[in-house]
Amino acid sequence: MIMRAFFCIELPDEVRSSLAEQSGRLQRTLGSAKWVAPENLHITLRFLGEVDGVTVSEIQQEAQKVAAGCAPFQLQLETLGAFPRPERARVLWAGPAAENEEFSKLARRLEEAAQTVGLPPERRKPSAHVTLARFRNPRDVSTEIAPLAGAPLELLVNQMVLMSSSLGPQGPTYSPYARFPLAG
Ligand code: 3AM
Repeated sequence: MIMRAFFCIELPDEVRSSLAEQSGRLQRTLGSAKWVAPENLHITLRFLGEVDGVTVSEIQQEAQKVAAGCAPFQLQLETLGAFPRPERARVLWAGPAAENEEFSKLARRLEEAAQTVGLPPERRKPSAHVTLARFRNPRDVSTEIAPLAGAPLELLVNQMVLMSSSLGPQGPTYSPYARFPLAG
C-alpha cells in the first residue's frame, strides 16, 4: 500500500464557508489561478508525501504520542497573506497575523515524529495558513492583502487528521484516514 498523505487541521463549517465566500470574491478580481475547492480548504501541519503501509502504521503510533502531549488550542485566522511575499506571490493564504506558539509546537513535534519513522526533514518552517490559491507565475497581490472580512475567524483545534490525497485531473481529493484528538 502506498498513500500520498499529510497531517492537517480541518476547518469547522462556518470558517470554511466564510473563507470560501472570500475566496470567491478574490477569484473575481484576481482571476486565473488554481483556486482551492471549498471542501479542500485546510491547515497543513506536515506533508508526508508518498508513504508505504509500514510507514503509515509507524507514523500513526508516533502521531498518537504527539497528540497525547499537546493540549487543544484556539487559532485565529485574521488576515490574507502570500508566500513567498505579496509582490511575487505563488500562494495566497488566510491565516493568523502572527506566529501561533501552540501550532508551532504541534508542527515541530510532528516533524520529529516524521523523522523518527525515517522520512526526510521538511526544510520549510511550518506556518499556520489555509491556502486559497496557487499561481503558476508569481504575481503581485499586495493590493489584495488585507485583514479578513469578519475577522477574526476563530477555531478550536482539538484534533489533527492524517489525510490521504489522491491526485486527479480535477485536482486532489482528500479523505480523512485517521484522527488524533489533542489530549495533553
Ligand atoms: O497547505 P498548503 O497548501 O500550504 O502544497 C501542499 C499543501 O500545502 C503541500 O502539502 C499540503 C497538502 O497537499 N505539499 C504538496 N507537495 C509538497 C511537497 N513535495 C508539499 N509540501 C512539501 N513538499
